[in-house]
Amino acid sequence: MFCFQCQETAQCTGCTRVGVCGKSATTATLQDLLIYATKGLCEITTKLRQEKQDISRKLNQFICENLFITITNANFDDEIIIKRITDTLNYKQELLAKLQNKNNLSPVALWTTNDENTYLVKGATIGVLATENEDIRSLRELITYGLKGMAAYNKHANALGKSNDEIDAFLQATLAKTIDDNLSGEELTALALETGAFGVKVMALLDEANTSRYGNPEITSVDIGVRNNPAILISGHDLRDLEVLLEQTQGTGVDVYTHSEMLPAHYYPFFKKYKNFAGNYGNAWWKQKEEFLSFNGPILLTTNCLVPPKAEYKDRIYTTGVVGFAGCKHIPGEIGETKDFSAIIEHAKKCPPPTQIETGSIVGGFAHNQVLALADKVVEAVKSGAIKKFVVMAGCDGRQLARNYYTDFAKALPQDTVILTAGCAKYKYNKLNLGDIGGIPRVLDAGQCNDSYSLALIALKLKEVFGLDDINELPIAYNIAWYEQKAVIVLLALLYLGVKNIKLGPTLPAFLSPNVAKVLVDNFGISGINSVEEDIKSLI
Ligand code: FSO
Ligand code: SF4
Repeated sequence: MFCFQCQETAQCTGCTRVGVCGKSATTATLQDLLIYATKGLCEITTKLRQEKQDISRKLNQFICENLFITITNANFDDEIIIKRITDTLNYKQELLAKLQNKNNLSPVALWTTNDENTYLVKGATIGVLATENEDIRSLRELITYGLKGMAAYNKHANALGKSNDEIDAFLQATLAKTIDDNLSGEELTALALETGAFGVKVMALLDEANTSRYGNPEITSVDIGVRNNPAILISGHDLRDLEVLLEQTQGTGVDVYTHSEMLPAHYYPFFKKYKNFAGNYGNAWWKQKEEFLSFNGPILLTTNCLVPPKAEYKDRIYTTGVVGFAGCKHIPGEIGETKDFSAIIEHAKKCPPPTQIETGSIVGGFAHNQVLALADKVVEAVKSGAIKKFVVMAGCDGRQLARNYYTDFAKALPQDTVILTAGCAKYKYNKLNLGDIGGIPRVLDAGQCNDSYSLALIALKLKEVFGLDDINELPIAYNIAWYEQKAVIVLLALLYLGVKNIKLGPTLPAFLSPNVAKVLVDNFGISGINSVEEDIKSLI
């Protein structure tokens, strides 16, 4: 195996025997093959589009799910991945028969087999390292990971009935370009930036999907203590799953708590009507080993980030959507179907209430609509000098000790600065009680990682209000933490919007070759983090 798609990759170079995430070499190889087969499928769908043939919505969704399944910590279940490879090959055969011009198809598009026993042998020959030129490999992987993030956000929008043919067509055409040996480094670099443009589009689509169904996030205080009822913990990013779970738990005596990236659900007006929607339990994804244990009740994982579960609570883990782990119960349901959560609800009834690990509350809900409603106050605070600088600290949290940098950085920021956050990175400083500036909290949480889109909208609005030509003239610094591939699409989106001098940590991606990293440094001023003191000095 060779995998270097996430920030925690071994020695910051690549996982080669087993993933730091717990992914086995077999699972990694099968995931490589799933991506390979999906790239071939996308070459065919792209050619069909050129022939003006229709690609079904179901197939677009299938492709996104294939990508989403291979995101870090989403799916560890070999049986599921093998079935997806087989389904992908079947789709390819079906579509090849429809394709009129079969000239110039790549070996990837044409590859097929009827023998699942050969998947591992084939998979071992087509992984990341099969691209020998390290710069081309770097760019191909940068684009592929960005597309994985895009696919995840697209899937969430699809689950709420929103889709955009242009996004699906771009995603598939671009994925196919990552197997095109005729593309130069310059062309792939341009493609990476174009991927960022579509990153903005997909986040806008998801924002519209979320807000049109659930309302605009608003300032909300979320309880972090516990009640005395049996309960279900829901983690991941899928708001539609949360909605269905809340509906089905009404009148059952079972409470529902959010974990990690599901916290921002509390900010949406829609979910406030559910009396059993009790609060947020715990912290970012990587703390789940302790927090799932003390929660006592069953846990529903709707997306990544699942850590291979400990035996003590494995029987309480339920997966759904793209998530999978052998031996954990999976709740089925395609997009458009209403899932049946009765098994997890019945399970919860037999469990003791959660053990309290924290008390109090945290405040969030500062997505674009809410912040723009406060625009006068914010602009006034900037003009008067009460707020000197905003620092965007969006992204992901993770288990590496080096990430304590973000807590220290937040604590060391001068009192006249405000943190704008989104994603699970927030857990490094959202319980620090950093105070407020004239009623504006010093940590403004917009929501999930995809709500980084809100932060970009806020920046664009401020640029307009202050009559500036360039987003980089605003008093906003960017100190972003990344972990998995959704952060890659967020980063590419920020670059597309023209944001310069982003600090990216806790380490730069291993998949950036020295030359590709140099392009990002020279053109965008991207840099890694240093000590807190040095970074406060350079950013503030
Ligand atoms: Fe965190 Fe995990 Fe949202 Fe990621 S929960 S690390 S960028 O999946 O997706 O922020
Ligand atoms: Fe390693 Fe990350 Fe890949 Fe897991 S996802 S195998 S930790 S690089």
